[in-house]
Amino acid sequence: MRIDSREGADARQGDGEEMAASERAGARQVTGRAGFRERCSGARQLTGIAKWRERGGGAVLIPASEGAGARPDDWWRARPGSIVRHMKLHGFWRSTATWRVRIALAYKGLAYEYVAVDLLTGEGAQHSPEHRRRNPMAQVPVLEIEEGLYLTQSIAILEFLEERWPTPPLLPRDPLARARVRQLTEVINAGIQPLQNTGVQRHLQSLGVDATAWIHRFVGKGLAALEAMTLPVAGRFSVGDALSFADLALVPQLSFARRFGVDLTGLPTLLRVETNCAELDCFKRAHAEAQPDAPR
Ligand SMILES: N[C@@H](CCC(=O)N[C@@H](CS)C(=O)NCC(=O)O)C(=O)O
Repeated sequence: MRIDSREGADARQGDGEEMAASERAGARQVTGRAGFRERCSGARQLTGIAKWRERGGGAVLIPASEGAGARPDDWWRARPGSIVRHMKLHGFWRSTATWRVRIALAYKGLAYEYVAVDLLTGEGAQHSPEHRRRNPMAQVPVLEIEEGLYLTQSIAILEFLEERWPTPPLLPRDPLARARVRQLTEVINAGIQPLQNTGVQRHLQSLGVDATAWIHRFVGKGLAALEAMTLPVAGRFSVGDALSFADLALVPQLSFARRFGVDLTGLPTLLRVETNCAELDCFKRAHAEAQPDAPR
């Protein structure tokens, strides 16, 4: 099977055996822009993770984005032994770390299969033996580069995508600007997100701690620091006028903060950058609400 990254091209070509195998595995194949539009418009009447599971779960092919420069095919041409010729992203619709990776994939024009991991129902599918084999941290995202070859940690995934498919870029060329991007990204990745994730919230609740108050304190404090650090370096985006990892981390983080009612009024720079990002197609495609496992 080959995924074609050309806009408007039929995103799926392949021999019947592979197709049958992926269908046996419960994969629902959506091809080209028509399929994407159909999912985004809600025309399929998806009602979230329950329906998703009812349908047998499985993977959805996300076609490459319009006008993007990267071509995923080269990787697999260099690896003739590979069985799967496109990447799979194991993730969850509103997971902020998954969301970062989705934006990068969309921006770079890389087609991939999206495999939903339901973090919320029961214990959460992230704790299943199957998922722990992919990621012993029992978290998403996991990028399956080829069958059984797993990469975890969203920032490591972004670095991999950037190095493997550098065009269009998500890091500036100037060393100091690159470091600034990584600095802002790590404020979120290391300084905010680990304090808010699902496992932490569940544990706080089990200890009788008010998880929402906890989130207000740590997310509020982190975002205030991020505003102060972004203000002197921001242009249209977090660092100057070029999109970067910092923006990919910021947008999902602000969405999380809003969901928990964190006060965002003192963050004009971050909100301005968020508005500028929202205009880009890659952010529209990667938005939590546009994902196949999101509630409709
Ligand atoms: N540093 C990791 C964080 C991953 C992470 O915390 N993922 C969350 C969703 S955003 C998760 O899987 N949570 C499940 C849990 O905590 O049980 C990354 O950037 O990939």
